[in-house]
Amino acid sequence: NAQTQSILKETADQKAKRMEWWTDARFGMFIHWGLYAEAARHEWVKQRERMTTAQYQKYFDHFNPDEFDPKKWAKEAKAAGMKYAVLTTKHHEGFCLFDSKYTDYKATNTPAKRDLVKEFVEAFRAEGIKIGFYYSLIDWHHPDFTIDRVHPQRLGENATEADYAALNKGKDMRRYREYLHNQVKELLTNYGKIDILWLDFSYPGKNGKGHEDWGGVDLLKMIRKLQPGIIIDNRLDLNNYTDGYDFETPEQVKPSALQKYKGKYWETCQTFSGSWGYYRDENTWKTHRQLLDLLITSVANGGNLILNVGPTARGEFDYRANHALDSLSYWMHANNKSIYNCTYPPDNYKLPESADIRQTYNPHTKRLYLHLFAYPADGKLVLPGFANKISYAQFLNDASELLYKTEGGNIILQLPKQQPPYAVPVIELFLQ
Ligand code: JFZ
Repeated sequence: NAQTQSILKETADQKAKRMEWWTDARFGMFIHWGLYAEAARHEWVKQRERMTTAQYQKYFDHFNPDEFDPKKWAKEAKAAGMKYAVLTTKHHEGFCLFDSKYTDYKATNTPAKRDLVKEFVEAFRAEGIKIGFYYSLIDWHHPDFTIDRVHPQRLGENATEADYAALNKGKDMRRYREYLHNQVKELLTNYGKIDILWLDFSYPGKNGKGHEDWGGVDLLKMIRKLQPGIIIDNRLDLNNYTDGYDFETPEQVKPSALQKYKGKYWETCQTFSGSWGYYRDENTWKTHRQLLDLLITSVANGGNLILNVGPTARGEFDYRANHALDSLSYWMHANNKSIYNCTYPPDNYKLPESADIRQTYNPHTKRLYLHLFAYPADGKLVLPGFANKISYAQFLNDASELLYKTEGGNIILQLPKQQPPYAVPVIELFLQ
C-alpha cells in the first residue's frame, strides 16, 4: 500500500514538532466508559448478544453514575505518570457522553443529567493532562448506520444477503456520514483545545466500511482545520495518504511484538483485563509486572503505551484498576526519567539482545537506562564493549553510586546483593 497522495502539506520536521509532546509523554490513559458498563460484560455486549436497540434501552434508562468524579480519575492518572487521557465520547453502542445537539441518545437525557465529557475535560486539564477524544466511527444505534456482514454476530452466522437487506432497508449512510461529521465538529469546537483524536475503526472491503463511507478525506481536512495541532490515530482508513494519520495503533499485542514498529510513530493500546469496557467477571487481569513490561518495552522500541481503564456504572475505577495504577505510580515516581523523553539507544550503545534487560535512552541528556527484569545473583553485570563509553553509573531510583571496573573492552558493574525495592530496578549510565 504505497502512500502516494497527500492531504496536508507538512514536512517531516513539521510533523516531528507537532508530535513532540506526545513522543516525549510516552504514557497515557485510555478510558472506555458507556452504557455497557452496566451490563458489565464487554463493551460489545449489544452486538455479541444480538440485542435490539429496544432491549438495550434499559441501560440508558438506568445510567446513573452517582460516584462520577473525574477529578479523582485525573489525580490517579497523574500519579501513575500518565501525561494524556483519551475518553470514549461515543463507543460503537452510539451513546454519547457529551451533550450533542444532533441526538437525544446522550448522557444529559439519562439520570446522569450531565455532560460527562465537559467534566472530564475540565478535570484532566486542571491536572495538566492532555486531552484526547475517542469517537467511534461505527454506530449500532444510529438509524441510518447499515449493519455489515463482517460483524455477523448481529444476525448470526447463517444470515443471508436478504436478511441483511431487510435489516438495512431504508437506511441511508449519507445521513449517518453527515451526523458523524457534525458530531466530530461539535467535539472539536465546544471543548477548547483537543490534543488527540482517536477514531475507531474501519474494516474496508466488500461488506465493510472504509474512508469512503466515513467521508474520510473531508473529515480529516475539517479536523485539521478546527484543531491544527491535533494528533490522530490511523483507523480512518486513509493509509494511502502520506499524512492520512499520525500514529499507528498496535492493539493488545505482546511486548515481544513491538520491535517491528521501531522508527515509526506508534502507540500500543492495552487493557488491564482483556475487555475495554468494565467487565465484572473477567479473571484475566495482567500482573503489575506485565504492565511495567509493556510500558518499558514500548519506550525501548520508540513508542507509547496507552493503558485502559473501564470505569464501573457508578463512575468509579474498579479496585483492581486502582491497585494496578498505585503500583505503577510507585515505580514511576522513582524511575520516570527512563520513560519520559526516551527512546531506543543508538546502535553503538546496544547491549546484546537479552530477555533480562530492556534499554532506553534520553537523546537530550545522553543518558542510557538499563531496566533489570532479572537481578544478577552475584551482583555482577557485564556490559560487553562498554569500556570508555561511560563516565558514571547509579541506580535511578535513589541516585546511589554503582562502582564498576574496566576489564578488556568490557565494563563490569558491581551491584549490591540486595535488589532495590522495585519490581524492575533501573541503572542510569552517564555516557562519555
Ligand atoms: C476497537 C473496539 O472495537 C474496541 O471495543 C476498543 O474500543 C478498541 C480500542 O478498538 O477494537 C479493535 C479495533 C481494531 C482492531 C482490533 C480491535 N484492529 O485493527 O486490529
